[in-house]
Amino acid sequence: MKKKFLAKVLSVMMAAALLTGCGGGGSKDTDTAGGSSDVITVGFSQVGAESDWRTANSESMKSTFSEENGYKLIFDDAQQKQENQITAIRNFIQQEVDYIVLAPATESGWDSVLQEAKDADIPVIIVDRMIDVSNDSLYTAWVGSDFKLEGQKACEWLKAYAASKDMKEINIVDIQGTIGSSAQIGRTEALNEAVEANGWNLLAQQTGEFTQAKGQEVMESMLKQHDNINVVYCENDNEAFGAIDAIEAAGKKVGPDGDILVMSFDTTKAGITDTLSGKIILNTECNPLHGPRVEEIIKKLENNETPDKQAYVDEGIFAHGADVDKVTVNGTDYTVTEVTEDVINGRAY
Ligand code: GZL
Repeated sequence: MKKKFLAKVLSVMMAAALLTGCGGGGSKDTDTAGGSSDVITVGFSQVGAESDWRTANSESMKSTFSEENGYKLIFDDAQQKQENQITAIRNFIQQEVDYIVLAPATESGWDSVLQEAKDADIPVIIVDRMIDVSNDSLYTAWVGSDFKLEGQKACEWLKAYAASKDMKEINIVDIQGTIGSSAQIGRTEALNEAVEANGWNLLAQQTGEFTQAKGQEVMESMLKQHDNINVVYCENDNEAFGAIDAIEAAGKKVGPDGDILVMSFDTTKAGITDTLSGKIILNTECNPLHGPRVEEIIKKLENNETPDKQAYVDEGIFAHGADVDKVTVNGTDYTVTEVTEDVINGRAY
């Protein structure tokens, strides 16, 4: 790895200078140009493999930080456990990586291990979800989504759609993401505020842990407790897939002409395909392709430039049908894209 190699080169050059009595420059044989010394080692602590979104995110990181691109990527899958991420970061420090990239499972609990990385002079880049630390000098840069805005866009769409369809009441349940993750915090907060503002009936709220199995289990339970659900707010596509299975197994129909509207986030390939069919009525984008964005930050740091401390990704809204063409959140208009075959074929993931 670059850090260690450079240290060795400097000691060889100093020894050579002492032996030959000449300072600086060094002799030909200490030339450090090219070779594996230029490889940048990146330690990446990934949340897990809980969803299609996460798979696309991991693929983006692996294809960006490849050997042919001049990197050595040490990839660790934490199986959605923060303690595994903390262990991985400590291992990266031991291995003296050049950069640590963290996709944090949850927002809190990072101060101590990030202080250890700072003490080891290893820059930490946060990707996707946010962290809540006492001092933001504990990380160099963050790139990810505005999860509350995602939720606000989705809820504004529901408000407009309900008006266009003259829906008398919204009896909604929320299958939440991993509790304490920024994605869950933001999407849930947006819904809670919209329920309050619009007089919707929030019948139940429970985590589906961003997985299809848990999403199905939670939906089954909610259907047993409430027979008047007409909207399900799934905080990611995999929960939506599970919820749809549960709804159909209960003999109810999803979609614009059915009993229950299913809303989702992520716009993964399978999710946007369900949006084309109407099984998912609205899918708010959460873009997983963070590899190039993280590389841009690393390239800036390699050139001794200062990257933006925080960078938000622009994201769209994708609907079944064209009932609502735009939504407005905090004074900003966002176009709603009707999902067609062409839209699906034109997407990068
Ligand atoms: C959002 C990401 C969430 C996705 C889920 O950026 O953290 O985690 O919405 C994933 O699919 O599991």
